[in-house]
Amino acid sequence: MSGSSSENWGFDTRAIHVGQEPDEATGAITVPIHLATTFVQAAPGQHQGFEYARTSNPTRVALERCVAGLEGAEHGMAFASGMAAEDAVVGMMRPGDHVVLGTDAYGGTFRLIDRVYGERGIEWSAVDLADQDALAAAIRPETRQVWVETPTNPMLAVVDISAVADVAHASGVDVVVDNTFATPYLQNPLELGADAVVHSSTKYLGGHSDVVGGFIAVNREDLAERLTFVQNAVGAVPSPFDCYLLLRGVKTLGVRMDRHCDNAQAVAEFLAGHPAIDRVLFPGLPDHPGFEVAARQMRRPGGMVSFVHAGGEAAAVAAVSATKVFRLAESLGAVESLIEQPSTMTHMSVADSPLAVDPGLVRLSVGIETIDDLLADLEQALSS
Ligand code: P1T
Repeated sequence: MSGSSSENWGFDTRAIHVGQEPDEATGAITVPIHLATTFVQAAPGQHQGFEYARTSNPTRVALERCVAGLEGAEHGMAFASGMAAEDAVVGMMRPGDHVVLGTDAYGGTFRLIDRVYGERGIEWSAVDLADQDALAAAIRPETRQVWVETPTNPMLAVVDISAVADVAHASGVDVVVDNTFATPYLQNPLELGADAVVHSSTKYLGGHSDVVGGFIAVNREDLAERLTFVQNAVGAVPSPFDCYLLLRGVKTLGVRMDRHCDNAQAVAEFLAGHPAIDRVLFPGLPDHPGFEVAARQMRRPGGMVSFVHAGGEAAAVAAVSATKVFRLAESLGAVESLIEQPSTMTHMSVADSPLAVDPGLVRLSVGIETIDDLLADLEQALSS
């Protein structure tokens, strides 16, 4: 039950109020965009909590407190992009260390681990994270992290976070969950045993395709200390205006997600009955292999739907080029619906790797437009 203490507040109340008390100086109800790069000190080291804006900034602190609260985390750190947040976490490893990732992940995550950290002596293995025996077999004495996406990008596979945490923790390995697709409204990985949660806040958290950002949420003090150090030492931080846009977006996360989920369910059911479609990938369909785990660890199955076109690559290209309401573009999670072909767009960098994507695969980020318009658009594009 909700109450007057912020610890008892429901999700939407926390999204609107946590970290966002009225401005003490003016009473302004909206968190100001603090542009100052430096903060005056009465004597060296005597300040009001802020010294230099790369280290900390009041608008950013409001965002960090708010999103950490939504993830049920003690600590939140905002970054300039999802990749910058991922870089801070992967960067905790040393040459000779090893990381396990799923056979399905955002292409940029794979590129970071394979191309950037591969050159620095970090090794990786890709396994089906739904298979706990395969995960246990992939863990070596040098393994430090297991990277989990759930639902995955772009195949929308579901990974049982608690099961992965049990296997990883038995060997002293940390579990990192990229919660971008689910958002804290639908899934809270820290409660399920994850050690760190990362986000591309460019997506649902921002929600309006107008800001690039990243986020890390943790409870463990050792991780918070190291990651806060890296955030300042490397300096891949969001601008105050970016933080304001994210705070503004997060206020409506819950209401947007409910509409994303309603629309995605209707789109998935429509596609499942369509003759041009070979396979629909959506964890809210009862025949999806992750249906039961999703029902257990997510509040709802989310707003992303993928499908394999029965006509293969050429038909997939024709379909993504023919929609009018669904815009052909990379990215996801905003109010407008997007369509894309992962093999040539978001997942180019996984070609010729164990994460390679079927060229007949189409990914939809189902927006919050009127559902009849979305279904009519897909119908005309699939029959053209
Ligand atoms: O783009 P950026 O904010 O740096 O976030 C990277 C990222 C991290 N994790 C996941 C699950 C992601 O989907 C992304 C970015 N993804 C896309 C741009 C995309 O269209 O899939």
